[in-house]
Amino acid sequence: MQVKPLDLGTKELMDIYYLMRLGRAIEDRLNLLYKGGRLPGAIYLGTGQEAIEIGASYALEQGDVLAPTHRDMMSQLPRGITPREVFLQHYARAGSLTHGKGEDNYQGDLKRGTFATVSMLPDFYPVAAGAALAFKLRREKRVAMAYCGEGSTSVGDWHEAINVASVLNLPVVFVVINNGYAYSTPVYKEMKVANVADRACAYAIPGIIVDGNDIIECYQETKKAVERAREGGGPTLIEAKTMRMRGHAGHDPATYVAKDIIDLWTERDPIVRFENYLTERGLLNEESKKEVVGRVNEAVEDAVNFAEQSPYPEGKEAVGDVYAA
Ligand SMILES: Cc1ncc(C[n+]2csc(CCOP(=O)(O)OP(=O)(O)O)c2C)c(N)n1
Repeated sequence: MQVKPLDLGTKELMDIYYLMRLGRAIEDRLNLLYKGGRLPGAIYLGTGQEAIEIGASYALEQGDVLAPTHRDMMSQLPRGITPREVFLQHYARAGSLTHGKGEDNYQGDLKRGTFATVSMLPDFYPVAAGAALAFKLRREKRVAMAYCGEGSTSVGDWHEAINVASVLNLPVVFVVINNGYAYSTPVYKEMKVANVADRACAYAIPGIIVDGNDIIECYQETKKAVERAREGGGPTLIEAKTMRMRGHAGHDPATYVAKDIIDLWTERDPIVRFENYLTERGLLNEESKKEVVGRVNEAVEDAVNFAEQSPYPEGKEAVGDVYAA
């Protein structure tokens, strides 16, 4: 199926621009709060990954499901997670999606089709395959999408999930965000294949490489994969080449990454590239950019204040939602 660049209208393109700016602004503020000792837990930021984080999940429809990891808060923005929910989660307040448990990005909402993230990687690859199997058995035209980093592809569960999805021809899209590092380990020490997508041939499914800093390409290729899955064409593996622009977590200054590499990827900033795309098409100018940035800043300010003034959970809530111990 051919998806044209502008199956996205002006409204959707500007919506995407708002979400990219919002994701960046939320993460910048989280970084500042963390460094100031204001957050009780860790932070895992996807700064620089906005194009694939938002572009891939934007291709999902209502009724589809998303399984993100520790770094993928931004993937939840197109699914309707709000800035207030993000900050409530990071402040571990009672009103958060996990009722004050789990901290940082370990949140999700089944009503909006997003599984709450778990730490073990990539445990949501098998879960996404399972959801896709349920859709197939019930003859529902729904699609599951799972995210993970390239480091997670070394774990056995990753291969098992893709194998079973391939053998059973399940409606699932596997997104691998290849951001150059798994903690401090560079890709060349993680695998011998040149591309994660090369592994797809072992499971006889399409393996697609996208420029992970180009949101139009990320969206288009994912959209094709989502529609192929929905029409019974089975799973796709999408590898997005990008860069983790901050450390693994807030405590990590990533001194093991050469400055040249950061400089190179700074020039490929996905937000600047999308701004150029919009400007060239007459959809963005200084005034409309200012308006979007203003709305984003207001939303972040409101969310931080709201979270800071929100109560912590009561002690008795510690055992709520616990199914086994
Ligand atoms: C099974 C398992 N082993 C180890 C860890 C510890 N861990 C958390 S994140 C991480 C690095 C993951 O790298 P990658 O999959 O490339 O994702 P990225 O953090 O780069 O987004 C590791 C080793 C874990 N969460 N789960």
